[in-house]
Amino acid sequence: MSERKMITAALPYANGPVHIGHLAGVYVPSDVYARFQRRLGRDVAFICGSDEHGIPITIRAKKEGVTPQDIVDKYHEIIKKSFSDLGISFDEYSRTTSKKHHENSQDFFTALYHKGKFTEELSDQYFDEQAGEFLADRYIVGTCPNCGNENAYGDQCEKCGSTLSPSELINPKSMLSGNVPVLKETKNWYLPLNDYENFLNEWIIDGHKDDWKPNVYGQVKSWLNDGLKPRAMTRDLNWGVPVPLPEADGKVLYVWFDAPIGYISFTQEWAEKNGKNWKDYWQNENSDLIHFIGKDNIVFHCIIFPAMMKAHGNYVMPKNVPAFEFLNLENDKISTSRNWAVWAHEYVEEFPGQQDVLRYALLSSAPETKDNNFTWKDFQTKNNSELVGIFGNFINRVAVLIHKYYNGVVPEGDANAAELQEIENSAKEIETFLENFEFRNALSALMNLARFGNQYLQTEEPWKTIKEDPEKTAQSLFVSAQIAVALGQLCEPFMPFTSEKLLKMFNVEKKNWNDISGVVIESGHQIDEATLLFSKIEDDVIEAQIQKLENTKQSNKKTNPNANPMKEEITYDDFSKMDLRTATILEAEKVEKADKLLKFKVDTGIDVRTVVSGIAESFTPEECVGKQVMILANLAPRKIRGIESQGMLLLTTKPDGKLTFMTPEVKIENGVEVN
Ligand code: B3M
Ligand code: ZN
Repeated sequence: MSERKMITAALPYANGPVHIGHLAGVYVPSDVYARFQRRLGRDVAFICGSDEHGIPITIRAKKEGVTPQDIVDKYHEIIKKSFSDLGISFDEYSRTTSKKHHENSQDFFTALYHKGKFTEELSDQYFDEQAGEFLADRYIVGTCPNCGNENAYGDQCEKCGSTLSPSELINPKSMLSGNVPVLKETKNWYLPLNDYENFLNEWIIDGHKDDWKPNVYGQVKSWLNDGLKPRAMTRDLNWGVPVPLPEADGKVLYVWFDAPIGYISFTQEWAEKNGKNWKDYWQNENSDLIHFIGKDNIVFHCIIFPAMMKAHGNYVMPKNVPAFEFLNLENDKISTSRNWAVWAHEYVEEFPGQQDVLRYALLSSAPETKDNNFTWKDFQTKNNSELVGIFGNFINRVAVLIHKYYNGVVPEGDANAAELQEIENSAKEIETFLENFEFRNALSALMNLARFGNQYLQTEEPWKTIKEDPEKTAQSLFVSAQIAVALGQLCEPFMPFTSEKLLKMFNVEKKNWNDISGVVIESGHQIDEATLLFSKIEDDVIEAQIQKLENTKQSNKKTNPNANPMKEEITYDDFSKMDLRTATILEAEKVEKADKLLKFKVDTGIDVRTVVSGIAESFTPEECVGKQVMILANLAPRKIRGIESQGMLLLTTKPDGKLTFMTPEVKIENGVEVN
């Protein structure tokens, strides 16, 4: 176990905001771990940044009609602010479009190139002659050979889930021009991963069978059992880090080649700013390299990036890669494209000051070994029953009683009280769990100390003993103050905002983890006013969030994204009250001094009446005469600019924004009702 920790968190694609799946699976656990290692007094570099190359960026840019740089500039800032607002304490959060990273990833490529680590291979790639560029797999659509889905992509069919290669697609078409792409020969530089199989088997399969998570170890083992193949580390794309070779014009580094090097580039940026030597963290056997990722990134962090670093030489291999599984939302897969998510930046806005509630809820249902599920009801219960009911309630009772009986001064007490051993046990238990990346167990160990404090208070009943046994009261509140402050110290990795408030309330500083035992607040110490750490979350707040997701679900069913949500449901009786029938416009004229109004004489089959409509910007009076239309005949008459309008003509809006009449498909008599 090294005293130096090089901790990385997967670089989020800057093609959209971060959501609770990202937070639960990568960013909150990695932050807990980094904060904990800092509290142990270790030398920590906690590094991340936006992943700004790759197809997801260019697809979003194309969809929004902007440049990829516009997309990454927008989302890099949103993501960076979300992390900061939620207390994700990166030492450096940079971005892969940074100059430093471009230079560093090109240098890394050049080093491998000059060491002869790449093989140069020719291959036929799809090329769009009209757009004049090669097509990334995702830019080719065609019919899936397995299920016939006509909108399958060159790398995957989203309907049947099969992984495809562009050559398997039937009737492939370019997403750029819609044309049929041609196959064109091109050269790329491949890393022969198969050359690293022995090294990887020795390092991981032999060396990490006991300390790497089964889900990670198992996936690596199956990849190695299947045998590794050379993988292209350059692509024929125009968005990315240019390949630093004269004959590689129009080619960029494969995004999964440059992105992991981002960890190194950003460490270099951080080291330069802080007078550190980046090699102490990446090229020093005394550094523990830990990659926090989601399970879909295992192969890149356990096979490809280690092979790259092995090929380069000097680099340390990851000590652990604690990949998490996925978090679902209300029993459905979180999806950026379907907007099925709780977005970090929206949560911070809608639940101001409650960042730790989300951190706590996500940690307690973290998908550590299997996919898990987030529900708003569970979020409310965790806050109201656990944070308010157990943790906050204990802290508040201790502070209030110390103020009530001792004017806010911690009373005298026996520092050898047996109960204080509970504090040291909890610190040790949490430490063991966190060193093993068991975040849910670590969190429940923390909450068990709060439960212990509540039970202790309930047993000691200082509010009763104050009358007949003041010494017992003093001892019970002395011990309770120790437990309360210990909770403030121990909760910092999990709930940093709460820790700050709690330690401020008890007027004490953060301490090293190993000093959180025995007496953590002295008798005679003056504490500040008691304040509530958490507040109850009411049902209507949760209902609003559930309704928001319901609206998303409805809008996802929409075939027309611009269609407004359906109005409130009505009954058949409601509908039968409306008298909708055919009618014909006999006369039409403009209304004096009213640009938008036309006045009609309308034959409704039951009478001839006047109707006024605000449609003068879409029709001339002449255009309307003789038209058969639909009228809502029993709408109560209304005075419009002094004219009594009896009923309403039915119209809708054309794509150009102009109005158009709803008319029967064929000419029929006036007065025929809709049913
Ligand atoms: N941008 C995240 C993802 O695959 C990817 C991680 C890169 S870490 C070097 O969702
Ligand atoms: Zn398919």
